[in-house]
Amino acid sequence: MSDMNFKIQGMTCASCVRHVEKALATVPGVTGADVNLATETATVSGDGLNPMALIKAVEGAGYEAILDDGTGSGSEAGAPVGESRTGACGSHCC
Ligand SMILES: [Cu+2]
Repeated sequence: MSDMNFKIQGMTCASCVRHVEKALATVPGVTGADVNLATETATVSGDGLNPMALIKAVEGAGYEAILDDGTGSGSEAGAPVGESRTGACGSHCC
């Protein structure tokens, strides 16, 4: 059992979070998906997880996922948290 972390792009509200969580949960081997809107991250737990399948699932839901393997490259330091985007979801959501 292991966790996998992703950066998720394109989420703008709580419904987006649900969509991403749902999409991740449909991937074989996934036992849990924890998506955080404020930090735009997702933690997926499960067995024999395939990162490409997870990314595909998120993309299929209309969002973008980037594998965060924890190497801490930190290229996105200072990413805005929350306030920059409120409401106004894309047509895929609210
Ligand atoms: Cu939304």
